[in-house]
Amino acid sequence: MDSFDRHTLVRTLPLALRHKKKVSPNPAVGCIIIKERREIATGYHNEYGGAHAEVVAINSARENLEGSQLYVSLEPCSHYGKTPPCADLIIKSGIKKVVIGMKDPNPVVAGRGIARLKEAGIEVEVADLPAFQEFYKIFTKNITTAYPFTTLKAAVSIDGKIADHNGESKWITNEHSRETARKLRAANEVLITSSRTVRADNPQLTVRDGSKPSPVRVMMSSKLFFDENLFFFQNPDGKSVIAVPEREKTISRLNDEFDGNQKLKPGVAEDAKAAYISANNIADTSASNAASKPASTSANNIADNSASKSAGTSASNTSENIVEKLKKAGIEIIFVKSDEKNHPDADELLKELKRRGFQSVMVEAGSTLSAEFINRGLADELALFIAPKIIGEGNGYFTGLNAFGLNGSLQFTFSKMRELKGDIFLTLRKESKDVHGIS
Ligand code: AOF
Ligand code: ZN
Repeated sequence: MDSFDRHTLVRTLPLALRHKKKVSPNPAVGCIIIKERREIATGYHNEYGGAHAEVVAINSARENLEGSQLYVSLEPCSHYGKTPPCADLIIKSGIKKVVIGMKDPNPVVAGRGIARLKEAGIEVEVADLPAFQEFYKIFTKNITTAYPFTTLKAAVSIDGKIADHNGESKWITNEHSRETARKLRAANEVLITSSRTVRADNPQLTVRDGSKPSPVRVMMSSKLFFDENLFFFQNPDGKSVIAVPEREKTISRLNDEFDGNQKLKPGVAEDAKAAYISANNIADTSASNAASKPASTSANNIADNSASKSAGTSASNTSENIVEKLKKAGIEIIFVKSDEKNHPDADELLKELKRRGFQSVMVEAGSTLSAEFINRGLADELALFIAPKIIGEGNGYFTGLNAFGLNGSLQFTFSKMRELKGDIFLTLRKESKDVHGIS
């Protein structure tokens, strides 16, 4: 592939992002047609269920396509879906060469589009550049598995600590890292955290940028509880969800009328476009927003609350009352199977979120839940903000990791590395040799 081909192909990515409507769960696709080194047509998939990028480009060309070259970010489809196969239209149009960013991971296509073009005598080149794998990582994970794409995020010192010996974690990384972390939140549809983190850190878990919606916050908890002092329960944008084991359903005597499981749908979810833009502009942080002050939630306060809850004597803290309060605050409940420790099962929760149409999840929790996601093989990507300090005694990034051993160690590859004014932002992808040659 010469540099002209490569350059033109890479231009299909920003083109793919021009769609005006939601294309998710379909991928964003861009297409450029070149004849004698002149661009004669462009197209992009504009809307879920609408024409594919190649169709738009071919139909908008004002010149005869005989002998032209088509550049497309994703393999042309070979199936009758909501629209007829793009490969057939390309063959009919007289295009002589097709340059493709990445093979379509969708099992109904998965190379069949390429094969069909080749059989018809069209020259086909597949670039498989890392930029395309990155662009389609969320689509790839979702179309090939029952899980959403899952990122595990942490802010650590160089000795791998996320809090000091007093449990203090504000702040390990600098303001630029924290601003970038908020942008990373905006690139995901769901944020998962633990009740332990909500109680200890009282995180806001919002994007704090008027132009982008905050993701849905899901708190994993072994029990239903309510604490108005915590940001999570203040639910500023109506997107807090508590995920508890199914047994809590009986304990709290919930009836079908209030079955949180029926409600949460990704109406507020971002699509691949916003996710990509956000993920790629992540380090472009100029202004640093001062984080608004968290509500005063002293450790004592929390301890008092939970003490009175577990005592279960006060009428205002019965299970039914907690459910009432959650309901009033607009907080939804997801019931999932429990794991052997009586916590909501992380694997089941991810699958449940996927069933509801959520495609991307970021986990922002403490060392125990982070280790759980690693032990269960649920993290596709690690997003690590590293501050150049040694904290010493304190909480590590992970607590309770399996003994993988050197031979069984989980392998990651560094996919991005950026300096954030003294801190380092690293993203690492889990190595997998599974889907259609995409690692
Ligand atoms: C293309 N060009 O622009 C897109 C493709 O339900 P349908 O018919 O829209 O098909 C959706 C599948 O088609 C989707 O999962 C992916 O495999 C492919 N998307 N293919 O050739 C496009 N958006
Ligand atoms: Zn198509």
